[in-house]
Amino acid sequence: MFAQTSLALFEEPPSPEEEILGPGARLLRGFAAAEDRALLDALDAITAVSPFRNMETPGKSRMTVAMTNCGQVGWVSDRRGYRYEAIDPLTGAAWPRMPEPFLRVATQAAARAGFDGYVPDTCLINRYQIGARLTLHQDRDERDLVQPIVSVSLGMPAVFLYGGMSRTDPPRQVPVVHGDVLLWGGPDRLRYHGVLPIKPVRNAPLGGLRFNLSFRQAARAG
Ligand code: MD3
Ligand code: FE
Repeated sequence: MFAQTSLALFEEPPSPEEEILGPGARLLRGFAAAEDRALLDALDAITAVSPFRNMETPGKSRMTVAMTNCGQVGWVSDRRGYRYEAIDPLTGAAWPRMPEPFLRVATQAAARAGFDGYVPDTCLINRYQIGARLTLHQDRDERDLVQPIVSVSLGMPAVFLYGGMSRTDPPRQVPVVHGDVLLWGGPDRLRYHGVLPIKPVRNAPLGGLRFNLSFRQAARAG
């Protein structure tokens, strides 16, 4: 199935902005840059309803990255573990709907990378302050583990850790900036990955914050 969709990769010649990280992993540099205003406005509307919060982990520590979600379900973590839930535990109400600009950017990026017919049902939204980080982990709480995760970076630059299938495989460091889109699907879907602590820079964008939108197909298999 992936082999079939990936044929589209070779139909359009790769542009210099596109980097192949693995058989199912792509970096589309600047792909979302022209849509940044629409994405950030939609983000404000989401967080007015379901605000960013620093979730607890089963290990009882609090994540340095603040999170919220939109879509049919949302990723939550607490002392009981990680899972997707249809109700935001903070508000007791459904998560905000997936806004049109989010869906548009995610599906266009997926199509560009050869994943046609991609319809994410949730977007996990991460907010990083200076020093915030994500340690190496796998994303395996989703129902569908073949469809890609599409990740849109906004604001502060960051260094992605692109690891292997085992936690101890040394990760490759991939710098990402405002507007970059990363995709991971097919055979690369279960790689270990993370984000190094955000470093201060001169002329920091978005007041020194980094946002990451990660689109997933979590509620149902594709
Ligand atoms: C590589 N967030 O929230 S998704 C996360 O920048 C998370 O905040 C990243 O990892 C961030 O879980 C962006 C990056 C990602 C997702 C899935 C992957 C990278 C991946 C699967 C395989 C390999
Ligand atoms: Fe992840």
